[in-house]
Amino acid sequence: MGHSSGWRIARLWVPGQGPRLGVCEDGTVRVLAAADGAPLDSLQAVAARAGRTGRPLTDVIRGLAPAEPVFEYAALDRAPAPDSPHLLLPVVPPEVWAAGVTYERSREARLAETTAAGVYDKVYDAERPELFLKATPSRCAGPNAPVGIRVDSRWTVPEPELAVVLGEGGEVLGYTLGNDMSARDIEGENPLYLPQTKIYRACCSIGPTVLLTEDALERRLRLWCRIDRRGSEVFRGEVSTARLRRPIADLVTYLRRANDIPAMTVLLTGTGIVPPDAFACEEGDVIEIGADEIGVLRNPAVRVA
Ligand code: DO4
Ligand code: MG
Repeated sequence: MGHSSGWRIARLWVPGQGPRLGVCEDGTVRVLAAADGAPLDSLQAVAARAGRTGRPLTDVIRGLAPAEPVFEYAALDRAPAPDSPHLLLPVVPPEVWAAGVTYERSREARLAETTAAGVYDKVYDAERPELFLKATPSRCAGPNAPVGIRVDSRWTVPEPELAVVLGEGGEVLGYTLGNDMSARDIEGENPLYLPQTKIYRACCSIGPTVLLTEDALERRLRLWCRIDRRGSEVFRGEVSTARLRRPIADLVTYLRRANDIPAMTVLLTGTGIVPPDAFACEEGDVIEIGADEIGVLRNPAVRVA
């Protein structure tokens, strides 16, 4: 096994066995096992081994035994069902944090929705970024699992974001994609409603894989989003992460100031893709967020009461 630009790690459900960690290669996912053959069920387990030996995660993955079975990635990328192998959240983050107004497009969108002018342009330019607690594991959806639209929101949109998986010391262990579902009408009414805008059942999806790499690629990714309604595309947008206003390391520095974060915390780095103001997500919409290096995170939207 080997990959010059990194390793794409998936977590999958294997009926009769449970969660397993796998490495993606050429359209397949190969389950990983420790050198003694013991199956690995999480990135946490691999990180614990790396922590014990002081080796980078990419090295530890390289040293793992290629195990059976091998799955077709396309066959795993399906709605979760206990009897069929399927993709799971690639990492179960004890906490998900998010940064806001880190792209010019996000600043513009907040100015259009808000009754509290001044708040968003100030934070876009300020030294201190906007950071907020976004989700806990029970509020996170993996690939193909539903994401929520609050029952009391008429204007909810997905926020496609580059996400980083952090180690206990704040080091970036890997890159993934996240959807920061957001109720624009509730936030627009009053910015103090931010927690209700952002945190509710199935408010966040993460995946489909985690890219472990030592390459400095944070400014080189092209993120895209596509939304389908009853089989037709109703929105498509894209952004380069080169437009991110702040280095991810700066976001992490502020996140960790006077604040301990547990290993495997996920940080969403803010959205640079916002649908036009007339667009609101509806139940049944299928939201896809993609980057070539990470894959496509697909989730249907449902109303949550
Ligand atoms: O306060 C607004 C939240 C902004 C946000 O989530 C983003 O820019 O991605
Ligand atoms: Mg966001």
